[in-house]
Amino acid sequence: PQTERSLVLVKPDGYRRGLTGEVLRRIEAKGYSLAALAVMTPTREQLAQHYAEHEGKPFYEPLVEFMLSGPVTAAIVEGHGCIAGFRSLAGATDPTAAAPGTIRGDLGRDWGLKVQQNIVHGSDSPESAAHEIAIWFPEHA
Ligand code: DAT
Ligand code: MG
Repeated sequence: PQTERSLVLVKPDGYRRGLTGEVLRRIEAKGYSLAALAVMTPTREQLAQHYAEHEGKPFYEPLVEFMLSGPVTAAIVEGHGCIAGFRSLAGATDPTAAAPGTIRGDLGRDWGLKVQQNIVHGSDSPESAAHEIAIWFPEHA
């Protein structure tokens, strides 16, 4: 695989629970590097762009409200194959189904809410990575 960049977010649940360092530790332990890193409070506009593909779905509004509920840590992760590789580290979207050994499987659970609070986001393709890096780190686009 080519050297790639992926946009990773530690979501507000991960931030609140003090899991930012644990997520970054796993990324670095895997051998990927951090090309950019920032704690930030997202705007509604950033989230509308970031989650445009989900607009209109039943979980969209709760998802945006959840993402506005506190700071996130955004990172550009770099390395050969890191887009698929980080998705693999993150595990399945539903933390109840996510395999042990993954971030969501080890650290996440169902909280009985309208949206999955699953600790992390990772880009799912080179195209979405480029789009998302432009949203969160315009200076690195
Ligand atoms: P992923 O974050 O694994 O790429 P996604 O892009 O399909 O998953 O969805 C974005 C986020 O929306 C996901 O991390 C959690 C939430 N979500 C997705 N599907 C959901 C559902 N069926 N019910 C509740 N929340 C959901
Ligand atoms: Mg996604």
